[in-house]
Amino acid sequence: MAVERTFSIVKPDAVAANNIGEIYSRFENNGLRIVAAKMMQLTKEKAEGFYAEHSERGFFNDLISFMTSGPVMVQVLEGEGAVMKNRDLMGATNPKDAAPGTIRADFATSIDENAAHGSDSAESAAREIAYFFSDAEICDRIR
Ligand code: RTP
Ligand code: MG
Repeated sequence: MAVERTFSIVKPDAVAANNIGEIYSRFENNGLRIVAAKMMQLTKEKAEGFYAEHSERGFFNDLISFMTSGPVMVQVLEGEGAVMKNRDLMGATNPKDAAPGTIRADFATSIDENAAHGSDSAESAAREIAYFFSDAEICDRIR
């Protein structure tokens, strides 16, 4: 399988619950390397742009309120099959449906506050990485 990159967010609920390190460990223990990362407070505009594909959905305003409710960690993960691997590690969108041992099963409380985001395709990953990081901020020289 090819080495690829995906984009990930540790959402405000998981940052507030002090679970950044636990979630990073899931990545590192499963063959994903953090090649860029920063903590930030999303503005309403930044969050709305990120989730633009959901702008017509009934949950959009709640989603934006939640994503701007506190700081997030944003990161680029690199590894073999990184996009699907990260989705597998996160588990289903609704933690009630997430398999035992997944990030959302272990750290999320509801479908609205579900601990993590991960790109859903290679195309989304490329767009989302570029939305948060410049090329110079991605440190794939670390080997
Ligand atoms: P994400 O984009 O955050 O990684 O999550 P996802 O692909 O698993 O789910 P997606 O369909 O893209 O939805 C984005 C986020 O919107 C919230 N959501 N709420 N109340 C609802 O029915 C509902 N559906 C989605 C979740 O926080 C979800 O992660
Ligand atoms: Mg999604």
